[in-house]
Amino acid sequence: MSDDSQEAAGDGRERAQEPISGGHLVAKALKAEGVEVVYTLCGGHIIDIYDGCVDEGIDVVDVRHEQVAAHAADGYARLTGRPGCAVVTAGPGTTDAVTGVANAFRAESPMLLIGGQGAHTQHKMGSLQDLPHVDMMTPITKFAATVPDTARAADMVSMAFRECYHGAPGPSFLEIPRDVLDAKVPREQARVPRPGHYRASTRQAGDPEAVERLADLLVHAERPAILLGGQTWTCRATDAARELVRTLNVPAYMNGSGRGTLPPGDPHHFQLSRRYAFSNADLIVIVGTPFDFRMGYGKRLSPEATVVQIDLDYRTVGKNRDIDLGIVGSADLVLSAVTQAASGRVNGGQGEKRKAWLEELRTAERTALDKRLPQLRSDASPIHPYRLVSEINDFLTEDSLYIGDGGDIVTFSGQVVQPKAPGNWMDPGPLGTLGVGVPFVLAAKQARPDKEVVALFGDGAFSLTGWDFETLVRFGLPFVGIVGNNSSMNQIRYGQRAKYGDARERVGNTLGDVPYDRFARMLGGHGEEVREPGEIRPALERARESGKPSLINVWVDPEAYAPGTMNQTMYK
Ligand SMILES: Cc1ncc(C[n+]2csc(CCOP(=O)(O)OP(=O)(O)O)c2C)c(N)n1
Ligand SMILES: [Mg+2]
Repeated sequence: MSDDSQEAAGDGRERAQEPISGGHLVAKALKAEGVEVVYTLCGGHIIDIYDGCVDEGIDVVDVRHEQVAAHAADGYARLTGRPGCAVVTAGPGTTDAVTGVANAFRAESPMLLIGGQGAHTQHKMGSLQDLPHVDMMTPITKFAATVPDTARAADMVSMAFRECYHGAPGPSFLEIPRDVLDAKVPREQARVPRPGHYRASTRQAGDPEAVERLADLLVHAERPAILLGGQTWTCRATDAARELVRTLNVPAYMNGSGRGTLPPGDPHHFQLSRRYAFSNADLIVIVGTPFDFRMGYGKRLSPEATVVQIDLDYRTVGKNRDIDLGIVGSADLVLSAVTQAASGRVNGGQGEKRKAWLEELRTAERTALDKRLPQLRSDASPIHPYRLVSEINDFLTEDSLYIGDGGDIVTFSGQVVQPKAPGNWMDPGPLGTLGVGVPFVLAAKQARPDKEVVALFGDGAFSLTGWDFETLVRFGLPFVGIVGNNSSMNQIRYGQRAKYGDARERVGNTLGDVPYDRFARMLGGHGEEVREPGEIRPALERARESGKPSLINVWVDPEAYAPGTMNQTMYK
């Protein structure tokens, strides 16, 4: 990577003396990074970026709330492996986007938020929409800065992208004062970094000695288990993970965007027996997911097990609990190296004890499923949420990308919906942000037009960003949407009931009986209402056939709660 190209003003083919504005420089840097679309809600502070995007052939996708723009940029990054970008105006435009940036921060998603700012010449004078954006963004980004000078605009965009990929990826923020953005400078004064020449790959192979040790552990373990977390997808480690679990015969569990790494039905794909496996394993390998609340902070692993953690971020390895071996590195490179190191001595994986262990887990898996089967097939009316999510699971194909946005209803789906291929699962991530659904649909339909998108919303979650259903109509982006409607914020209601009793369970969590199907039709989409379980599948099929953005409003039983909701540690 050569950083000595700063003298190269522009791409050389354009006239060096021709002045260029900050917004056009920003667009050039976005183009250099491969950004094809910016998500935005307009404001006078940022329009010069739009004008630059026109020149560079970057699509400007305008939404109805800046939170949506930021979530869409996050979603776009997750799906393409390239950074996503949102552009918002100063003040309330930027504060509206904070939640989206925060979500990307916790989800390790490399997006760039560009915010407007009052003119430098009016610094701290009380200009329209002036706020200390950089101070606000610093704790939730990997990099937050002001562009101080027009000539630096493209250079700083590239700097922000470079920072997005330091360690585990994450968001960056740049604010650009209005006068800096609108001013023009001679092209030769501005560094416009050349594509592929301003940042290096940050993939790391891991300490070779640690890799050898892990290979050894896996060969000799009798009861190993591996958890393939979100970084398995971030690092595009699907092939490496599949090769490892198959060659070394290791049962695999998946979480977050790691879901789908192995397809359902694969002999190494396990889901419902995770707790049993982690309580009884002699070796547990955690790949690319922290010991956070989703993992009980690492407390639920067998005290006898040897615990290995692989992560992009050194700060995650060994955090919250002791480990026996830690490897900082990229899942793709590390897992390939481990398989390689173990090759030629994989007999342990084929031994009788290992075989018995996999059978034991398969039995636990079947027992858990059998226990749930009556609810999955329930004909009850009102519809049991398990029946709804089971119908959705059956409806998904290899090409269906599933998005979950809600409380209890999405907790139900987490146990039942199995994406059939990698990259086909999106959830907010550890920030647990309601409202990611519609923006993720927007990003998914643009980043992966080849995919069918199926999104399940809670009625509460949908309401937060639902107006951008209109954006999906406006841009002609069909998807199959389902609202699991219980007229409540039910996940919270459960906690209130458990804590304060039946008489006080309905405070601050009750929504109206909103017909979301009619909302969809009002905005130009397809909408249907479902009250009986047998109507779910035909309605899903019709939504698929409609070729429009759709919402099927499914009335579900508000008295049914997901086990995951009832077991939440925050109520204990
Ligand atoms: C932005 C945001 N606000 C509030 C919460 C807290 N919260 C978690 S689940 C939940 C209820 C969601 O209701 P709904 O989407 O209808 O799903 P349900 O639990 O009813 O199935 C709430 C409010 C959150 N996670 N995110
Ligand atoms: Mg609800």
